[in-house]
Amino acid sequence: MYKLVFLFALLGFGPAFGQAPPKPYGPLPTERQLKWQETEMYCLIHFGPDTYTDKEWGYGDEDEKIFNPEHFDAKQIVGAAKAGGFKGVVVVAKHHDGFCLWPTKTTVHNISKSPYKNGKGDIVMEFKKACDDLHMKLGIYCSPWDRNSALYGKPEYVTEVYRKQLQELYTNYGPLFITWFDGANGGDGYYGGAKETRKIDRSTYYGWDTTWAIVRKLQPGAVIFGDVGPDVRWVGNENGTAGQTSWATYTPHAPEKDKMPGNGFVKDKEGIEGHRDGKYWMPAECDVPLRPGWFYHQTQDGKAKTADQLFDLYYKSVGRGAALDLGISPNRDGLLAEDDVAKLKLFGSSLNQTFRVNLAKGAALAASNVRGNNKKQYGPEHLIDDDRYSYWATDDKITTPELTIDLHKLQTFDIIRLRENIKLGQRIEELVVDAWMNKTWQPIATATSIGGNRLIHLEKPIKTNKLRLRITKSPVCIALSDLGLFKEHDFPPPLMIIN
Ligand code: FUL
Repeated sequence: MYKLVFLFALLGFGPAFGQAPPKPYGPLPTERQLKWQETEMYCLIHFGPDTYTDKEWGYGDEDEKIFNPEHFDAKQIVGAAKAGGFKGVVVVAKHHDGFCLWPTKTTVHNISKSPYKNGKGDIVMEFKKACDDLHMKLGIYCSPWDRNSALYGKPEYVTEVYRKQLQELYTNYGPLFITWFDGANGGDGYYGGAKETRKIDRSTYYGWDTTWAIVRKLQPGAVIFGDVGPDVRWVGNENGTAGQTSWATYTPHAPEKDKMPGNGFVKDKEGIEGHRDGKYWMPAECDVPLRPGWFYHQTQDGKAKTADQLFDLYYKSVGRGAALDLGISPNRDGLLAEDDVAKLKLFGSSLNQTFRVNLAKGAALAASNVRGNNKKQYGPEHLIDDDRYSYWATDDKITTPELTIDLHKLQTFDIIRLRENIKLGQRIEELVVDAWMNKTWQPIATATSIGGNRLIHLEKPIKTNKLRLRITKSPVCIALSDLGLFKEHDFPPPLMIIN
C-alpha cells in the first residue's frame, strides 16, 4: 500500500489523496446564472404611452398617435446607465397597456401606427444598437398582461399573441442576457373595447414551462427572471433591498394549498431572504425606480434618488448577493432628464473611486488550515487575486477556520467584501471579523449568507493594521474566493438652494 501511495504521488495523483476540490454543496448555479451574478447592476427602461398620459398602468385604449418622442436618443439613455456603472439595460418592449415598441405582426397596437419616424420606427432596435455600440448587455421585458388585446384571458392570447411576441423579440433583438417576466396579471382593461375585468388562473394560464422553453431555445444565454424564477427570483418588494440574510437558494411556494406557484402567484415575501434549504439556485433581483414612478412624470422632476441613496441601495442589493435593477424613464422627448443623468454619473464615479483600490492587496495572510496543505491551489492568497473562482479551501473536516490579515501598516476602511466560489455552492452561513485595536482583537462585523458577493458596510471607518476573519458556521468545508477592504468615497454635501 505504502508503495502505491508513493507511486501515485510521484505520478502527480496528489488530488486523490486529500487535495481533490471540495465537493459542491447544495444547488449550484448554471453558466448563465454565473454570468448574471457577475453583471450585478442593470437598468430597467419604462417608456411608452404612459409617458404621454402621465400614468403608471395604461388602460389599453391609448391612441397610438400619442407616442412621438421627437428627440429620442437611445445612446443618451444607455450611455447614462453606463456612466452610472450599470452593465446592461432591460427594455420594456410592451407594458400592461399592450403597446408594442417594435413593429410586431401580432397586433396593430404598435409603434408602426404612431407618427414616430412616420411609422417606420423601432425603439427596441434602437436600444439594441445603442447597447452594441456602448458594449452594454440587453434584456427584454414583455408584459404577459395585455389590457389592449381582445383575446386576453383566452388560450389564444397566450399561443397566438404573447408567445409570438416573445418569438419575434428573441429572434430579432438578441443576444439577450435576461428575459423579464412580470407578476402583474389580469384585472380591468380595454380588451378590444370590452372594457371589463378579466381574471386568469395565475398558476396555469401562461403555461410557464412552455413559455420559458422559447427562451431556452432562442436565447440560451439569457437568464429568466420572475416571481418564480426559474433562474432569478423577484426579491418580493420594489424598494431595491434584499434581506440582511439572503440565500441564493429558494423554493417558490404558491399562496394556496396544492396549487403550482406562478408569476403573480407566489408567497413573494419569502423572496427577501430566500431559503437556506431551497431546492433551486435562484438568487434575487432587486428592482426599484430611480424616480418615484417607473414611468416619467414631469411632477417628479428633481426627485430622482441621490448618488448617496443609490449607494445605500447598492449595499442592500448587490452587497447581499442580489442584483440591482434600477428603473430609468425617458421623458416625452425621448431623453433622460438632466438631473437623472447627473445623479447616475455621480453614483458611477463614486462606485469607481470606492472600489478602485483593495486595501487588502499585499497583506500577509495566515490561515489556520489549508486544504491538503496545498497552498498553491487552495491557499488564502487566492482571496486577493481578483478571480471570483480561485479560492481558499479547508480540509473536509475543517468548517470553522480562521484567517489573520496583516496589512503591514495602518489602513482606514469602512467596507469589507467577501465572496465564495459559488461554483461549489453557497456554503458559509456565518462569520465574524475582528480588528486588532488597543492591543486586543475586537469584533467589528458579523455577516450571514456569504454567497456570490457580500459587502459589510461598517457604521464608521476602522483604522487598524491587522484583521482576523473567523468563519463561525458552515455545514461543510469552506471555499472563499475574495476578501476586499475599501474606503467609501465621500459624497459632496447636497446642494443648498437659497432663495
Ligand atoms: C411591476 C409592474 O406592474 C410595474 O408597472 C413595473 O413595470 C414594475 C417593474 O413591475 O410589477
